[in-house]
Amino acid sequence: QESPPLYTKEEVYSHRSPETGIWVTLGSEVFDVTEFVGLHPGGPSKLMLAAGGPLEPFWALYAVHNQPHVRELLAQYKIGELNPEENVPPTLETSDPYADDPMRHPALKVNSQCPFNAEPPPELLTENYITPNPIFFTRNHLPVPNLDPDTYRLHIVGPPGGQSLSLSLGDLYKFPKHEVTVTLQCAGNRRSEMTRVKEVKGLEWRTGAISTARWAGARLCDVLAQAGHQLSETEAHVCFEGLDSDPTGTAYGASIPLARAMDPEAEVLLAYEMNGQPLPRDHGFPVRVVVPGVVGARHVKWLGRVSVEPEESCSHWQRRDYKGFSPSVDWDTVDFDSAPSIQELPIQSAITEPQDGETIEPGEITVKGYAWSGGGRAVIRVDVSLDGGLTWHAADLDGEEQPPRKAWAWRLWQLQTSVPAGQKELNIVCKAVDDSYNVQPDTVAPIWNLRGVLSNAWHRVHVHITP
Ligand code: HEM
Ligand code: MTE
Ligand code: MO
Repeated sequence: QESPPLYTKEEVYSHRSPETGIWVTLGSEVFDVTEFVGLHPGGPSKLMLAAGGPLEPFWALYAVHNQPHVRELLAQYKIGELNPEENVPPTLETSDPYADDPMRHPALKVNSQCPFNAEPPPELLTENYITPNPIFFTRNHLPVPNLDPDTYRLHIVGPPGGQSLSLSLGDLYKFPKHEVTVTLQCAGNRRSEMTRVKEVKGLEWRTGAISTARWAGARLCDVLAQAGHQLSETEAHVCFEGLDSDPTGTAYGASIPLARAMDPEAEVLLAYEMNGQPLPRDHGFPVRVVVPGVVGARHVKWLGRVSVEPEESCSHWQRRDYKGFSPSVDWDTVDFDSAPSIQELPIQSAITEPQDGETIEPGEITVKGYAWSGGGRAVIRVDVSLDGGLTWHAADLDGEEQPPRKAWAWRLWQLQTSVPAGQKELNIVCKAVDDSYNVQPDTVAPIWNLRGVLSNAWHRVHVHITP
């Protein structure tokens, strides 16, 4: 019997377009699935996410593939094996502060490798109400610390009259365990649309700097109560410090108003679980802050220190970043002290399907997306237009109805409709309304700001229709 042809990972990776052919691997086996892409029951675009690489990370997200008939189907496309000699052991380059960062899911669209910043592609983002941990968007400012759960301590710095606490993970588990589903959004989500109006400083996030998880942990108010905290006139902020730091030893930090921290209904967590698992390293292992309804920047990961202070955190990210300004303010005139730090975020929505520039079939069409508002304000409606905003349809809202003032998680939505006959293109637009009747602005230019934050104009997608 002849031995199968051997291929390197690099050769497999060079086959990821219709022109070159589309190859994937499972275990050590190599498959040419070019002919199958158009037949895939889950759609061509999903299969293409795995083109040129391993199927395992994707099939881990979709258990539907754990069936004999799927394996048999795949077996028909086998063309060879991965070269076993190629497996060089990874070397840890110790001078690189990012060398110890964790492995990431290959579906993530990387905006910056070091520090790691990445978002899930739109076709995966709204597949599930709860975002699977491996594709939850990641926003790191610094290398990921590698913390030992056995020696980890969280320092709660006592107020005058109170006591300081040094809590182990075990100590934290002793507080009542509180669970809450919360959507986290970066202030820079959809920044790339602002860049198109005029250059801004920041990572080019598309629509994916937002994700939803079920978080569990101790409530911050319970922990502060144990520290014997008594409200005083001068203490107004709770400051958080991460255990990630730059070469000068400066740690990531942020703060929230004390009133939010102490309000049990605000459900601020010191979270140690994400979707039933210990926090992944990228998302703050072993403990992070979760502040429902508030901008991602305050959800401090790898939490090392909590203190109650008369002033906001002195961190760069509290005082010199994550603030909004008028479109006419530029880097020569900006006065960061003149604007408040972003806390609650405005109403937001985006289309995840179809995608901008796509060509679709005439007939029935499904438009999908997400909508969310800050501060616990519920999304009450999503309007979708196929003609650039002349006429509107109300989309169906999926996902959980949430208690008033505590709508911490997004709603996914969809609209099933038909494309008017003879139509050559569609200008699809979405806009959401929250329960304070806040709406999204129709264009980007009037909300443009030098840092490209708070980008929440109507989301627009242009698609072609096959004649
Ligand atoms: C469904 C095969 C890659 C996502 C299916 C089914 C088959 C299949 C046979 C139908 C299973 C059933 O209903 O019993 C394959 C093969 C792949 C591949 C051979 C690679 C060569 C992927 C990838 C993704 C994906 C990379 C995601 C990123 C899905 C989804 C469904 C599905 C979401 C469910 C569709 C539905 O019924 O709603 N796939 N798949 N597949 N696949 Fe794949
Ligand atoms: N916490 C620490 N310690 N370091 C960070 O870089 N980034 C913040 C916040 N918490 C950050 C952090 C920002 S700006 C965002 S948007 C969220 O974490 C992102 O959380 P995620 O990576 O779990 O999605
Ligand atoms: Mo962020």
